[in-house]
Amino acid sequence: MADPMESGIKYMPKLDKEYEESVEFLQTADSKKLEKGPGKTGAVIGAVIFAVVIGLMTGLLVWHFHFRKDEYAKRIYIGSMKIQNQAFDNAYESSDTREFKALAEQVQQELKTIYSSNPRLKKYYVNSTVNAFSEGVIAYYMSEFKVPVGQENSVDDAIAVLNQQDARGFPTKAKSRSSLQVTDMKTSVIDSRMSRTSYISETKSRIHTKPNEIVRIETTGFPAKSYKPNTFTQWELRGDEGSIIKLEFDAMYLEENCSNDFVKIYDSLVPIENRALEELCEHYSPSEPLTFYSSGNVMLVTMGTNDKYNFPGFRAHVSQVPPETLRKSCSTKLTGSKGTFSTPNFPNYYPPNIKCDWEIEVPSGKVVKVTFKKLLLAEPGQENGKNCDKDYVMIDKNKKLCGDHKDGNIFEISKTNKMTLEFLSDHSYVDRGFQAEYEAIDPVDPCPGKFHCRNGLCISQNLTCDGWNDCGDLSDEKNCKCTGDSLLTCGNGLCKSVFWKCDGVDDCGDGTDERGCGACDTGYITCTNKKCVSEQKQCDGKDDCGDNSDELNCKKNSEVQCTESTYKCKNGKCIDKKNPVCDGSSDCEDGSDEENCACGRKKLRSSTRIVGGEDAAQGEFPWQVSLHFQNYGHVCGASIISENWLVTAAHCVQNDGNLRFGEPATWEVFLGLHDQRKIESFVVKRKLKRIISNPNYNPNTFNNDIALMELDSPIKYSDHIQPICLPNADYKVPVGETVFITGWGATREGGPAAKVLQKAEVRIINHTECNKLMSYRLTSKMFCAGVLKGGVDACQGDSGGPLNILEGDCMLLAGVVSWGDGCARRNKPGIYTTVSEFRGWIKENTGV
Ligand SMILES: *[C@@H]1O[C@H](CO)[C@@H](O)[C@H](O)[C@H]1NC(C)=O
Ligand SMILES: *[C@@H]1O[C@H](CO)[C@@H](O)[C@H](O)[C@H]1NC(C)=O
Ligand SMILES: *[C@@H]1O[C@H](CO)[C@@H](O)[C@H](O)[C@H]1NC(C)=O
Ligand SMILES: *[C@@H]1O[C@H](CO)[C@@H](O)[C@H](O)[C@H]1NC(C)=O
Ligand SMILES: [Ca+2]
Ligand SMILES: [Ca+2]
Ligand SMILES: [Ca+2]
Repeated sequence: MADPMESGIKYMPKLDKEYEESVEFLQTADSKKLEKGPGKTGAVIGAVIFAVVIGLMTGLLVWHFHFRKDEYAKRIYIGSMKIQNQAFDNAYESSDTREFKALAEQVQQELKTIYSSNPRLKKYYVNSTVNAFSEGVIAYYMSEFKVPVGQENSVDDAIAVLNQQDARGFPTKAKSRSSLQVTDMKTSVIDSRMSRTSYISETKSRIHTKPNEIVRIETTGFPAKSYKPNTFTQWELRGDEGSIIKLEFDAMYLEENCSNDFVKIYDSLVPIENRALEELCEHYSPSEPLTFYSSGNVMLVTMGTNDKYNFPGFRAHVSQVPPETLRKSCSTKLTGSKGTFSTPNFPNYYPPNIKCDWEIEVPSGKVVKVTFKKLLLAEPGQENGKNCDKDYVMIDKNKKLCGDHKDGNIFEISKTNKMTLEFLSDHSYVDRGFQAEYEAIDPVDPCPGKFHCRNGLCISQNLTCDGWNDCGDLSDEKNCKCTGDSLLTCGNGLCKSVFWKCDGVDDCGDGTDERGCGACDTGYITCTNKKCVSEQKQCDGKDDCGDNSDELNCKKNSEVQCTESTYKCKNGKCIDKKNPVCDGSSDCEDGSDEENCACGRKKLRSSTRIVGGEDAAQGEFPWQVSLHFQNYGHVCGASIISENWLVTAAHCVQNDGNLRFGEPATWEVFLGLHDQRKIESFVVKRKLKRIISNPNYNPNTFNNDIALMELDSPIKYSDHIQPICLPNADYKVPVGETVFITGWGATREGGPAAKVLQKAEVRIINHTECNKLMSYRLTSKMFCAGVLKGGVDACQGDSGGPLNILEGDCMLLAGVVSWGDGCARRNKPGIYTTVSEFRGWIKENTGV
């Protein structure tokens, strides 16, 4: 079966011409005004102005008397309330029944009475419609008000006051007349995108799932056709009494901008803001966890679209499940000296309105340490992780945690051998939750055999005084004697890896690693404070020097005389900027520097919030290729540069005795691959037609370590397969820049490889300094980069794979993993082939 997502490109819409026309109209009006000067025409103008003024005044008066009332705006509020003295009747599920209508009438009466208790609300109230009832009995309604423009907020406030009164019910004088006992009233103004006047179709489907039944909901025509413009659709989902609703998305492909097209999910039957669970738009990877649960037996999915940019839409599966499914792991007693626990449904969304308690008890004499591997408890109102009032986890009834933490370094230690954790989610907005590990530790020696960081972390002893901040609070790097060639001593007593000497980044914190670096190399400017900063960073709007001297005297890329070092735009004019091509800012007058930039961009939204550690997200590096040799499996990496061509390292394709690495037929290449164990439907396998190893490749020195591979047939780009951009011939690899290398960690020599594509953050090392480190074995066609953090033994690079540099909005293939340690180990620099040195050669051989 073809993957529906693969054909995504064809949904790319074109902007229409409408707006250009209106702009032109304004321009002509303007220019006419300018042409007219004082003179003979003055009298004529005077008459015209007089006529216009009269006309305007008349218009104003007419408007004042006839249209003044239009200054009222319709304001729709959506709400729910609990009716205590009524039992649910199945007839209430359909709005056509007599029972429904009778109860609805009562609710409308009740609402009228409630609103009448406030003079402002009474004045502007129009009427209410009851949309639905659910078990409880809960009534869902919509109330319309006609509010003078400018008064909206005061009406919202009056409504909010009603929400506060709910707990005690509404002991209004109407109580005797009305037979309803109402509590839990929640009303709020409708999401303005749902009351757009541009909707040409508004539809609602009602679905009541049966036990063990899975119902599919999807946008019309999914996935073959894109969704319709200007529509508002609602799916009312119900389960039997006592059940909860499970909603599982397996495809979500909307336009990027949620203000235009959106899907919003509610823990209610009507779109009440304080029951909203999540809003979705954009394009999600199929592996993204997107399963939601309701708190009761109802849920609402809404979708609104506007006139432009229509995409395939979504598909989801709805079922009802017993609430116990989720509570199994919630609220348990945990014993023993080690274990794990997590929020319900992790790594998918936890349900709203749930409370879990974990009581941990470890052997007496020990204390409990809980480490949160990931903690994702963010929602509108508590994004910063500080005001944890909505969804949070509370430790020992006194410390609350919330917000986004995916680094796995959050932990808590108890004073006794017991710890309690309470997880609470409120009525609205849900997130992925957390996964935690607990262990029994010795309170006297919490880190047996290890170094105890000031912040409580335990790290290996030999990670102290090694120049790397392993604790996170630098406590492993304090009071050190820096020994060995690989460390430099900072003026403030810290030790730092010699990698970071003279790279323009102040690693010591007191600038000592950047002292004595002399004049800056070509391609670099000397800041007033003597730092060297890449020329490319000059006038880029960011203070890279630290004293802003790189941002002084900046002319906007003005036209200059064309020379060898300038860039020539399509219109023949030249600009003075090093790498203007595809850097996201339009430098040429005619914008030609940003044309054909369909490279170096990922297509899938990848929530790196969820992907942990050094794993790449699916679709994050869609140009990464896995090269499989005969029956050896993955041995080298490569990068896609066009529909037909890949770039890899020359040393990957040299024959080695019986192993014919240089033969195209011995290779199989996998494009779009993420996990070596899973060949998913979007993965494309190809054979090779040709391998062109750089003729100057020297196997002894690894100089010119670059090769090209031609595919046996062109590939079609998709969300998972995209080309990376190539740097210009004059591109200078920016020393001190933080970039990514990617791969499955295999070397040609074999060795353990990762299953899921890995990424590592590395920083470009000063060429002169690296050359010293590498006993002067570097040539001008190589450069070095060292890992910034990450696993001590992790191997995240691949021979032949890309060194990815973000330039503007696009990733650039600045280097090819060559030798040294492609595995990106600390204290071992990796050596990369400088791709810009081979730009001409690539063009000659591939036309790219
Ligand atoms: C509420 O008022 C509007 C406008 O006056 C009207 O169109 C609508 O039918 C009324 N709805 C009900 C339920 O009375
Ligand atoms: C999204 O669309 C709205 C209006 O349609 C616009 O005002 C807004 O700037 C857009 N946002 C982005 C990030 O493009
Ligand atoms: C730390 O020491 C242990 C044991 O001495 C050794 O196995 C390990 O490789 C060392 N790690 C590093 C980063 O040097
Ligand atoms: C690299 O280091 C040398 C000193 O070893 C220094 O002269 C040079 O300016 C540095 N280059 C950059 C780009 O910082
Ligand atoms: Ca919440
Ligand atoms: Ca350290
Ligand atoms: Ca430095």
